[in-house]
Amino acid sequence: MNPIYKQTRFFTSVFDPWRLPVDEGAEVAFAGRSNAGKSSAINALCQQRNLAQISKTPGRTRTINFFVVKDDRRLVDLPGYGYAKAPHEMRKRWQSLVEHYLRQRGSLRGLILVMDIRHPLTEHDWLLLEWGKQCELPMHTLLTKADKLSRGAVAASLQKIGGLLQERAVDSSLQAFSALKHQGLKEAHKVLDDWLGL
Ligand SMILES: Nc1nc2c(ncn2[C@@H]2O[C@H](COP(=O)(O)OP(=O)(O)O)[C@@H](O)[C@H]2O)c(=O)[nH]1
Ligand SMILES: [Mg+2]
Repeated sequence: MNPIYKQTRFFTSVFDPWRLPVDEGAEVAFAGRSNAGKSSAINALCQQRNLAQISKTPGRTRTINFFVVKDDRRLVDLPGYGYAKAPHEMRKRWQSLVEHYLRQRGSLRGLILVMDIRHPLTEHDWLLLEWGKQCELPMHTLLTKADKLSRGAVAASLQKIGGLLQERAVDSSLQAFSALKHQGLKEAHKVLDDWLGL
């Protein structure tokens, strides 16, 4: 495993679209619904406990959080979508911030879609996948919390989800992952290394 990820540091939190950091180098963004396990995945991949904040209350992260792996290579924790209890105003704000980011970010090299393996492919997940397909943005999907299922069930859901993506001609690689058990780190690091040019 590339030891570089262990040196990842928090860089900045952004709430307003016009405050995004300089758009240079290479970035990989983690997207997915609230509570899917995005922040936990970033922590596990960087072998740190509290790099990205894990919240007990879903929908807490309203900012885009940037982490520097090395120089101008960054990981980005996007605020989770689909949090039903968030007030309308908040959801609109989420949408405009994330949409703005995704549309205009030149340094964005790929999108990691994080889905709870027990609740995959929500309506929002599909929107994101279809959007990524349209812009030809490389995508990789982590089916996380794989520790919650048996090995057989994990294999079955990998196959099923892979089939559904294929049906819609969505080109995303796919893997099982567990932040809790540190499962799937090697596979995910390979994708990050490639996209970030590390
Ligand atoms: N069992 C298990 N729980 C996880 C895993 N990843 C995240 N969680 C839990 O899921 C909840 C949401 O995680 P978080 O990373 O904050 O999700 P985010 O909202 O997508 O950033 C927390 O209670 C985590 O401890 C995992 O791989 N396995
Ligand atoms: Mg989070």
